[in-house]
Amino acid sequence: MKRRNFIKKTSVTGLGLVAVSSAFIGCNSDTKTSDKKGLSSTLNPIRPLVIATWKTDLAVETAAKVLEKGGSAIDAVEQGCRIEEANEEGQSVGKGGLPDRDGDVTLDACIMDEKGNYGAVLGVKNIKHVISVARKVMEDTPHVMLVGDGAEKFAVLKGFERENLLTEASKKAWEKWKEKSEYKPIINIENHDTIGMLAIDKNGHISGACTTSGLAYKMAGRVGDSPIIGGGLFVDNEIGGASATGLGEEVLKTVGSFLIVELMRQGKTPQEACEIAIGRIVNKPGKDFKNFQVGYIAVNKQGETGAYSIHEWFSYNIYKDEENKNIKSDYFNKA
Ligand code: SD4
Repeated sequence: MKRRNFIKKTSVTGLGLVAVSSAFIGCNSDTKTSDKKGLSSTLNPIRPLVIATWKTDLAVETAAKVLEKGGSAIDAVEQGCRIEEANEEGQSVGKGGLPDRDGDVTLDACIMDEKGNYGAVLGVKNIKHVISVARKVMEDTPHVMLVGDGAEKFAVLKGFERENLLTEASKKAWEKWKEKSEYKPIINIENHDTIGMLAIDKNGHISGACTTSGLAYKMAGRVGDSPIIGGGLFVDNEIGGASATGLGEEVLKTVGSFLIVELMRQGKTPQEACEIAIGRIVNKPGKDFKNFQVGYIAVNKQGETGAYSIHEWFSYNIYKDEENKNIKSDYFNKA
């Protein structure tokens, strides 16, 4: 293959490819719209490109292969996310995800294509590849969201198999948790968590996907940001896309991914937009952000990327120029 150095698995610390931004976090600078640098330049856009939350080498490699063969961004993000859903070691996505307080693994996922179409499933039990179910909701129904039993029923109708998503390891972890039953969000689960993925295909089309088992030991029925349009994911093919990981309640309160895309529309770089979006969370009066994490990734139409989190150790994988790298994100809380 032309890609002799295709998917070099390199771990890079520091800011790596991401431009350091001088954005002033938390002020109202995001309302200035005079600078259109995010929209004006159309020379040499970077494509194909994949960016995904956390250390997701294989998922990004899988998506990149779809794109390198001339496949579409929407196929790439679906195929990439399925890798994490099938990975039983990962305790925050798909099979093997940590359950809710009742011991049920419930999955959330959404997908968005370059035409602005969107599909999502929320609180689904017994079906592993919820990202593909979300795509079916988008393509085969007049709706955008299906929840719980209805989503499961729809999945089975579409040929998805029911299976037990609670692995022995996750069951053990839950049983241990029950001894104290203390609910505390976990800041970073072993550098591996909810996957949000954005891709640009060879035609320059942008799509995104996000899939998760949500917060470990959440209340039964709790839904986070990941399957919510504008929360865990947003794509506007004219501008770019963004995705989130971390404490979904905080992402939703600031409509984080939509905010980032709108900031890019106003001319912010992806990096500036991610930093401002984190600023919206941490600069709320009295907000105690010490015990929760939020991380964002973003890409614009040019293939410029950004990432930013509240705390250290958020990382993301990026595939571009025939290389797949894991990069440590810059972060806010350096105290
Ligand atoms: C949620 N945002 O359900 C997801 C969980 C997550 O890193 O991303 N954890 O709130």
